[in-house]
Amino acid sequence: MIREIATIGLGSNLGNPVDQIERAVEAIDSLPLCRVRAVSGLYANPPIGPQDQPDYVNAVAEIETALAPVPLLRALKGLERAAGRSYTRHWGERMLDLDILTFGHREMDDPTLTVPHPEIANRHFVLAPWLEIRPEAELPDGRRVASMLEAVSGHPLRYVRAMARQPEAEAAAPEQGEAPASPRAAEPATTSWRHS
Ligand code: A4P
Ligand code: MG
Repeated sequence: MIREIATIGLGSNLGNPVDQIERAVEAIDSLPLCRVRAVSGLYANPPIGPQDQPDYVNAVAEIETALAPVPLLRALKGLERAAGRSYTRHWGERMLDLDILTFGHREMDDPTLTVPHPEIANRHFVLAPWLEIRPEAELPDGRRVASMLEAVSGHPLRYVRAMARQPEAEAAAPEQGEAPASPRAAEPATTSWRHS
């Protein structure tokens, strides 16, 4: 069975965002043919898009999956609905948003799915948590997450805390309110965050 590494961006700014994101990581890990390999801490930040909405909490997870990209998107959309998401407006408030940031080294632009996600390079709240779990990460076109992060400035990002359930090797978290001083390495490919 072919397994690929996908990166998922998680966001929420309605209900209890921290709780919803933590539950979503568990739910992704429970999807058929999906396993969470690494998960970042939780980052609070102001909305991009309409400004009359609450601040977001964002995180990034790296998963291993034997699903194809579109079935993975469908499964993630199911989790958004299960979390009570209803459509409001473009870039508007939401209980849970699950975006596929990358899927292996694939580049695709279908009516329902574009990977890599086209907004990655503009989003501090994606790049910082991704760098935290995968310092050497790069897009299929060779752009490095670390370089893209250096190029986005001016968007405030506050590290809230590590996820409640972490792989043991990732237990050392920075103080609340501080962005991690140096990115932490992701778990080895064989370690599941849930079963460690
Ligand atoms: N779609 C295409 N490619 C993808 C992909 N790679 N991952 C399609 C996920 N979905 C993808 O998405 C609309 C459609 O995009 C989906 O049905 C899928 O077929 P949506 O999430 O239902 O609608 P949306 O969120 O209004 O649009 P969009 O363009 O997905 O917005 P984003 O990019 O998700 O941005 N500010 C902060 N601080 N933090 C945030 O997390 N998020 C957004 C939403 C705006 N501002 C934010 C944040
Ligand atoms: Mg989305």
